[in-house]
Amino acid sequence: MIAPTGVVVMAYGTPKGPEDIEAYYTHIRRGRPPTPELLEDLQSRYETIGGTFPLRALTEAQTAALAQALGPDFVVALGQKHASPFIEDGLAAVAGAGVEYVVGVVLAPHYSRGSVGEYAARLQEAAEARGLRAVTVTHWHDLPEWRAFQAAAIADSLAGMPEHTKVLFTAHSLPERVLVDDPYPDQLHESAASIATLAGLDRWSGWGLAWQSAGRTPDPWRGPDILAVLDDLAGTGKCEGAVVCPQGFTADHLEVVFDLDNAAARRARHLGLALTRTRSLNADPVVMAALARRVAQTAEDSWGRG
Ligand code: FEC
Repeated sequence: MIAPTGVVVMAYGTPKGPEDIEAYYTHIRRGRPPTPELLEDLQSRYETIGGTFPLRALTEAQTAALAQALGPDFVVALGQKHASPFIEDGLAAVAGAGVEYVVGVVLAPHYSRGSVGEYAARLQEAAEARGLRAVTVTHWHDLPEWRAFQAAAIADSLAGMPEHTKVLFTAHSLPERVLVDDPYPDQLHESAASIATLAGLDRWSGWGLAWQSAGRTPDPWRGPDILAVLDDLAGTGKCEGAVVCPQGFTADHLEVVFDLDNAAARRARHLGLALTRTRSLNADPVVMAALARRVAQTAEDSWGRG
């Protein structure tokens, strides 16, 4: 009997509860505890979204949907970057099921060395330590099903918005030093242009790109930030509203529910702009099935097993 192929579904991770925020933040900061001011700021953002941590259940639902779509030839485990179960725990779980080959897939559609690259390196190291072979899906923003989901979500969000509404595609900002010779900005532009075409948006006035959720560190992060773009749009005197499509994220988590639904919405109200954002992918079954096929194809291409 052929051993199943292991799949580690990798995601950012969220605190277990309010008491875990400091340890989580310390992990994100690579072991450096946050200052009391930084910690308080993060605690208050979680409080503003109701003291909830929706990413955990959504990540688990995405993992379950992928496992179901992959079927019995695959053993699937969750491995997170900043919370338990960690990537190394996910690898240990599939290793325990007797697999020799492991495919990693990150719940983020675009590749950057500073995001997907870090997940992939940790999985590779953990696999090598156990003598297993691992490969990680580098990106999946090119999946037609994902692009169609985003285009349909934009069309739904535009209904009911004022005539002069601009669609803004956002993704997590990264420090400029990480983006030297990095494919992330080009991938984000390419997927946004393709989704905009599918949604029938006008090239020059109908859509644009913005960044969000830049870290609280002194080094320069890629911009323009969504809040600055909203300021500029209002300043033209010609724009009445914006639809934000957070294409770089896959779930309703802090960076979407606080940074967009709260902070960006507040800025838009202040500027007199209407603002809404497209629904998140979460565990959409059509896209999860397409992503599962990409995982199986990666196993087939890498080792001739699907
Ligand atoms: O809902 C939640 O509890 C977690 C939401 C969450 C997601 C997420 C995704 C990405 N991040 C990326 C890069 C960075 C870099 C730093 C950084 C810092 C934070 C902090 C929180 C946080 N991130 Fe995050 N990120 C989420 C949450 N992120 C909280 C710490 C406080 C703050 O700055 O807001 C800076 C690290 C440092 O200090 O050195 C860099 C990228 C993604 C999208 C790809 C992915 O999901 O992996 C890139 C979700």
